Amino acid sequence: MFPEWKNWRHVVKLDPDKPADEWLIEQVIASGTDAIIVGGTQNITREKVLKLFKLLKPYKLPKILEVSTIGSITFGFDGYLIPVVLNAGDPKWIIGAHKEAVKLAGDLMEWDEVLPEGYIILNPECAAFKLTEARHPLSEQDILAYARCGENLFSLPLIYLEYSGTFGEPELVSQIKSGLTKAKVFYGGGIDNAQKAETMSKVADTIIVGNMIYTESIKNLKDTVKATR
Ligand code: 1GP
Repeated sequence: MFPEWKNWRHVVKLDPDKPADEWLIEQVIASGTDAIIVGGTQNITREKVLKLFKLLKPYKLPKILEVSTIGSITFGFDGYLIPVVLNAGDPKWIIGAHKEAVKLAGDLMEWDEVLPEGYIILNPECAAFKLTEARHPLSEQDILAYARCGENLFSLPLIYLEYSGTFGEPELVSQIKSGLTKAKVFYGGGIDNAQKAETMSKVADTIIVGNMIYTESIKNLKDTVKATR
């Protein structure tokens, strides 16, 4: 079963393409975060995913793999997040890559370990934006319409507003959240201190922190968790 996720307030996303050691993982665990997502866009290989998995294995915290390429699917995680990029310009990222993965691994998959997520990528500078040829610029009405399509047409349980690498607009996140009825809102991008964590956790259900783990801002990690409580 995919772990109980609806009450997660703070999640750390670890990028397999970035250096990680026991010390780093200990910092993440000690922060009190609710779960760990392993995921990234560039240069993701099974070896790198496995290396992170081994470092995480001793800990009880939910360990989730966000699947970005077929080649990196690794069994043993507590759950699998599957991004559906709602504003992708290349339809491969809405359904094509998924179909190929299921063609290969469909018979082996435990579907109750899988949770789909409706991504809306909003930072034109980030790698995922370029890869998926995401549509841009989008008005607030466009973004809300994508989110509502994800929620109501595709029955996606969560909408992920992805600003990876830059801090987004809390007002916009708030508008999207209030325009949805069932789907949870995940926010990720540019959080590196308690104040930003607090701002976004007031308007989103769950905040995701990524890059700060790999910078000296890691010293603020515990405070970003506290800010969501
Ligand atoms: C990336 O949303 C996450 O997928 C977190 O973004 O790396 O900017 O914290 P940052």
